[in-house]
Amino acid sequence: MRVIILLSIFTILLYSSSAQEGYQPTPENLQRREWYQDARFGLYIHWGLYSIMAGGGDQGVAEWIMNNKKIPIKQYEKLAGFFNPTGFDPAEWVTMAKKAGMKYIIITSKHHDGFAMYDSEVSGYNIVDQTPYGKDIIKKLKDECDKQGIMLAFYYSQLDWHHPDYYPRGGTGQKYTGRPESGDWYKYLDYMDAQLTELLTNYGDILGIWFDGMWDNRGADWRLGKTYSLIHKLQPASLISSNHKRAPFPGEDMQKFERDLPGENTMGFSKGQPVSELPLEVVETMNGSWGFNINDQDYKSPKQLIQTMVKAAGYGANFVVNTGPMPNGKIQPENVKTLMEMGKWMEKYGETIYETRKGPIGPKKWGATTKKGDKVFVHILDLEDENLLIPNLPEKIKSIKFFDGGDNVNYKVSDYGTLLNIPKEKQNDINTILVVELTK
Ligand code: JFZ
Repeated sequence: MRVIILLSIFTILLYSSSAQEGYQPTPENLQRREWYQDARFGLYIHWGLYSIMAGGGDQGVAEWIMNNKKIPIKQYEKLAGFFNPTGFDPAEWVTMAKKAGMKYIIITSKHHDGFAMYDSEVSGYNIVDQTPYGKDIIKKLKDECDKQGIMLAFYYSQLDWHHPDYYPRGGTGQKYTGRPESGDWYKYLDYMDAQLTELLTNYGDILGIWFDGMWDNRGADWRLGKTYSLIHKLQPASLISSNHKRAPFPGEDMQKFERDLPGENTMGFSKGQPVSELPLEVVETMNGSWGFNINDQDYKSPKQLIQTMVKAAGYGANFVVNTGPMPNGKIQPENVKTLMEMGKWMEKYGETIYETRKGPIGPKKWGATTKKGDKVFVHILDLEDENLLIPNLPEKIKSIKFFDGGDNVNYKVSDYGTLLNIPKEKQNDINTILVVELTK
């Protein structure tokens, strides 16, 4: 018996010592979580040396091209010499995000290829030192975000295919990179902490750090406790999230779901990932790639993306749409078009998404509900007939109206649920929204 107790304590210690044990978020951090949840809609940007390769003609390959095509470091480094995005205009990007209705942007500060897209003192492998462009695009983007009142977060890859001390290697970035089969893991972690320190001291107030890549080396000691405390010390409000696909570790402030809604696993990335009480985020690509892929035309329609956003909101999750800018610094025109259409929708219906929390009825095949104050928004995304039976709401209904036009909805409350009558002519192709007012 005693052995079992000792063993389980040992296991708990082992597990929790791998993150920021006993983490208590500061009031600023809790406030930021509220801001973040109110924001509901953001833009992901995957931009790096890989953008020049434009996917190399393969579907689904973009920011992974170095690894998938086994390009040795010595050759991949040459790309830096071609990176000259003369068309990059941060004002254009931020204006576009705002017009789309987005409240924050996440940009790749360093992806798996190890190249810093900002002015890093601790690594010569960065945009300022290595490219003809020679300017810190992260700084330019941050200044513009501050100017236009939109928040900026940094994606940071813990996995690194370039740094020699990322050793022992994980599942990717192996022999083909040409690195010696040796290295000092903790030196690499020191380097990562130093880069994070730069990102959190040189760019003002940062929404948070979006980590990714731990899954490459699951057995490794990632020293998360040290890294997470450092971040929370440098910027107590900043949110930490990680793409490790498990329940959040102590020290993390939110939970991310990749190309899937919380609790779903259609992509096979989220197997058994439990849904936590932390702020949630669903991230989605506009085609099948994160980075720019010239041969990936598999674009999702604005309707598809809006419906996913609505369902995400029904789960209480933020929705983030990704774009992979082109090597010249411009956003793909197809993406701009889609984002502008989403923006038009948000302008009209944003009230039912922004500042809401998940509604009393969890997402269903027919749609989802969101809630704000004493209003519940019923989002009907898929209705074959003119009647819909929904579970009864926990509070008494004062009125139900169509969001479009404001007419009353005919409904009947019964023991079996609330039956709603939605005549065909009142149905909206993307989302028929009902506004339910509850009495206190
Ligand atoms: C990761 C990156 O590898 C990818 O390039 C992109 O940046 C995306 C946002 O994040 O992709 C992942 C991460 C985790 C899993 C799958 C893809 N996973 O755990 O299955």
